[in-house]
Amino acid sequence: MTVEAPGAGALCRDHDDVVIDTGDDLKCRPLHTVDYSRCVLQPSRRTDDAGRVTRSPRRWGVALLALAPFALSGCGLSNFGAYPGATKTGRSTFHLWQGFTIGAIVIGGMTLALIVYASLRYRVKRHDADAVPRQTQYHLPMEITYTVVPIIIVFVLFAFTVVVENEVTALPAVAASNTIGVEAEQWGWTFSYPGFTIAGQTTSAPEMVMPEGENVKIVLTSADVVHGFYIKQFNFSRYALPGIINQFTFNAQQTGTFFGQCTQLCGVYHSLMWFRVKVVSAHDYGLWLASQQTRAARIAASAAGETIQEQNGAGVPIRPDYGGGTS
Ligand SMILES: [Cu+2]
Repeated sequence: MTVEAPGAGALCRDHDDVVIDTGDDLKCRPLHTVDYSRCVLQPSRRTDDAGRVTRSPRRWGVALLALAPFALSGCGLSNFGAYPGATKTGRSTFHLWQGFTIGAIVIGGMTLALIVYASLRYRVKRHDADAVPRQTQYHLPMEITYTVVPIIIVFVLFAFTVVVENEVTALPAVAASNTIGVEAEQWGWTFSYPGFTIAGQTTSAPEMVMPEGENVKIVLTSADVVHGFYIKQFNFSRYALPGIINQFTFNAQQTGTFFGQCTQLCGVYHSLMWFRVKVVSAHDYGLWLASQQTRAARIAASAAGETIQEQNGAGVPIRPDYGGGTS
């Protein structure tokens, strides 16, 4: 048990009292009641010029430590950990995310400030532990405010979400040359263009090429199980479902190569089910498309030629396979 000198600031109402530290609590007692045979007399607590007890600097350290995770979590303040978006809809999604995050910070900050204020303002005083703060009820303006304000907030968030969702799911008319079929399979991707396809599995990471600044329609499905078509820098993900066609439109706003991957656990090599999206200028896309179509036509002609030669070389007519029967 320790005893502090008389007048130890605001802890005691009567400045002739002393503060007794019992080890578990601080108590104010008249000086003449203290049994000094069991006490140690301390010089005084840390007080300011007015005689009030000041807080230990250690408390500021604890407060800074509590704030540290927010500063050290690694999220950039400008993008709040999201991608800025490489497509029109990706950027709209990003701006929606920014707005939601700023709204959450403002509302969360106000809520936290009110909680902290109420906790400090109406906390139990040591010398007055049984006191009950003034009770307030049936405060109609306040009740209406805290009912109406959250409803308005939800409606505002809902309205912005609907606008962006409608933009993301819109299906404007698109030229056939800008329509790409995407089929997911265990464990790879096939991209179908007019006249040819590009396919690749696991580590070969097939590449989907598309033009910059033009609407590109994606027709997505799956050959076997449920997959996820996700391009992180487009801020876009969609299920690839067997027997279901999902359609959506991209309009890339910058050239470059972007990383894509399957986001649904679809089997043993799911983690290797990558692909790339290469955005090139519209002019380069036209050249690439034409060259791939020419190449595909040459391969098809060559394959057909080989088949004819085989048939001729065998000298025996081969019955065409019409399927569905043996005779
Ligand atoms: Cu998959």
